[in-house]
Amino acid sequence: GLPTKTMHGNAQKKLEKVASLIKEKKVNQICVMVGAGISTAAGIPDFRSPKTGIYNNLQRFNLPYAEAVFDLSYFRKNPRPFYELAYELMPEKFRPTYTHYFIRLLHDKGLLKRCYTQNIDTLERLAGIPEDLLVEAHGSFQYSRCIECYEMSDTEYVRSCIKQKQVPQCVHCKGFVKPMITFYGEGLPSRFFEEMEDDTTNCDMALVLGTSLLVHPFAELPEIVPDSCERVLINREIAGDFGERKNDTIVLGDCEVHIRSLCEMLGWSEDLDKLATPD
Ligand code: CNA
Repeated sequence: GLPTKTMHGNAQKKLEKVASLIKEKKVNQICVMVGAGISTAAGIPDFRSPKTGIYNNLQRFNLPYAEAVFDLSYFRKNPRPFYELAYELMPEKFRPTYTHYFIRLLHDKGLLKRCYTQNIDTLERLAGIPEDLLVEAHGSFQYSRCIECYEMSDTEYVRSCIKQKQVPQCVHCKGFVKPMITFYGEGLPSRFFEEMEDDTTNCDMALVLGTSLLVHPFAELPEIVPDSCERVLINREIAGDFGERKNDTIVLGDCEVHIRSLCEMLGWSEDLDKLATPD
């Protein structure tokens, strides 16, 4: 791998470049693309981090393979592992991170073109990012429906089942109810495909935060932006095709730390703290 010094040494410089692009109004339409790494600071494990990642802690479920927990045919036979996991990912237990509130600040400052998230924890909503600027590319816990007859289920009912570690069932056909989060083999919500072309063509910065960019088609978002678009990655590790364009900005490390430095450079620290402080 790369020597540590080149990887971390000039993070400040790179963030200063990002800050000045914003301050000098060279970028005004930012597409933010995020993954589980922006929620780990909230206490929600990501998938692939060694030791703490969800994939590493699935042994107790006795799954045939790790991804089975998000597999529809497995869910039909045994929805329990998913609901165990759902309990752990339960949105209400968590608060948005600085990174979430930073995205909200981008909106407050009129700079947010769209926020694409792979996360299902709904922390973007909680941070106050308006629904029309948000694309929940893998769905969310917001809506649930029966996997047999597709009847929508009451959100509160599903929530209380998750809290009690029970599997919600359809009031009509008794089929298992599943939150409308995207399982393997399922298509992404149509909104993803409706917005992505215009968003990626017309943004002047793609800001990628806390994702391994291993899940497709989401991972293609930063790949299809034009060469004129600034691409910035803030993540613990390099991801996707970052590094292949000469203008790429890669800031390795903790996004909470880097986002707070960035806010300081922008003079936004007070705004950020105000948003992040519970009333
Ligand atoms: P992933 O594959 O687990 O990758 C997470 C990435 O974030 C890795 O590259 C980590 O190194 C990095 N990372 C972790 N913590 C930090 C941090 N504090 N600062 C900077 N980088 C960090 O997760 P992806 O989102 O890329 O994979 C897509 C899956 C994960 C989606 O389908 C999600 O639904 C799914 N997921 C979502 C949640 C959630 O909603 N919070 C939790 C776990 C998994």
